[in-house]
Amino acid sequence: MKIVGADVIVTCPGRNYVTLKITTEDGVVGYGDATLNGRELSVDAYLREHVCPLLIGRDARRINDIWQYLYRGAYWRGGPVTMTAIGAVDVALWDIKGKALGVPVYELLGGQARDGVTIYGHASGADIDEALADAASFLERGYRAVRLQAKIPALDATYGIRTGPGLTYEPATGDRPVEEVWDTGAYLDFLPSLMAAAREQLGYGFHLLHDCHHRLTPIEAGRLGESLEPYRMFWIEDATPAEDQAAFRLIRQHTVTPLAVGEIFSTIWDCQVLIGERLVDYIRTSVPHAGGISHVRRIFDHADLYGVRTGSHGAGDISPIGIAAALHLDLSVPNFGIQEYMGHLDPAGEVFTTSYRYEDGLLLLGDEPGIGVQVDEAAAARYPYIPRYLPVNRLRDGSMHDW
Ligand code: EZ4
Ligand code: CO
Repeated sequence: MKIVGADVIVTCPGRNYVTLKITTEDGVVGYGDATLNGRELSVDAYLREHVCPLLIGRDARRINDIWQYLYRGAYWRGGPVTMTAIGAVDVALWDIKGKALGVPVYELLGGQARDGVTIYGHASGADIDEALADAASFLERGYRAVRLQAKIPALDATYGIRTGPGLTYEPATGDRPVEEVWDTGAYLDFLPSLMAAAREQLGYGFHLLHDCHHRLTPIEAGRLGESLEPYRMFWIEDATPAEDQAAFRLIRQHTVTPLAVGEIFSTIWDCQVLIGERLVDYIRTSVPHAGGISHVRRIFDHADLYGVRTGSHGAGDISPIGIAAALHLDLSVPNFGIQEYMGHLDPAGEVFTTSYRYEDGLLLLGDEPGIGVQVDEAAAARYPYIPRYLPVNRLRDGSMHDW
């Protein structure tokens, strides 16, 4: 089953997505998500210049060999660009394998361990009332878990807040990074009042999550976690800059609020200490950014050994292909925790047709062979790439601050 084509599709149907398309000699086509938000063209170039030519002539059935060839064979291994590229190849090959055998990928992973994938939605608002109204609308639609963010009153802008009712926020907004002011003190003082209001008005009958976006020091994270204990958070996410695994030892000393981290991790080595020392409760590595289904499955197995559950990244900058790939893994692993899901705004639906569907707080996969996402290349061509960047943060004195 020789690979005869490997092409990259870059498109911006509302936001930028990079898709790898692999074609075999017998005409089977597989797709992988190669989107790396704000660095899209680096993965595009990595694939086109350094990976696609090496795929031609290889046996598409040998996913494990191709993965090892691209990972072990690269002197400059690891990192988000390389691992997103490898992830796209891996998912495209799983898609091909499923289509060639006529089964959905989750069947190849051992079959379903659950009926559907519990997701959490993103609620946010310009103030507490607006954020709670948004959260309530998710609960009315059947969601059992909601991430809650609100604008910090003392700041002009806060990342992760939608721009109006009925909308979802867009992670990347400017053609250069917008500069926002960050104040940790204002944040730590405000957040308990948001979560208190959420529990007071919406009750305790749903999972409540929050994302700190890597902005705190370990002791600040400990203080935040402790201050939120009365509100029984499902997790606080990305409390401190994620590259410092040992920082979580200090956070753990101060709070029983569950911790989640890992959406920016590329490999199992990035979370080896975190998992092995049980320093987190949920690991957020995602299929497209951490080497595909093959590698994230290994991370999840490692996590299972230590009682750490999964909670994969699923923001809108992961394409429908990346989300679908995650769902196959979520459906099959023993230690599934939760899946983030922001959805995709039109006109993304003109380019990507998915077989997964929402029902009563869950995403359900059908029995479409492979990953189950169709790509309309003519539609993709109507939406050329537009440079878009995440904002950056500075303190009030002008210092750059962490994400
Ligand atoms: O900032 O996906 O949990 N979700 C998040 C996202 C990330 C973007 C980065 O590309 O943190 O909003
Ligand atoms: Co996050």
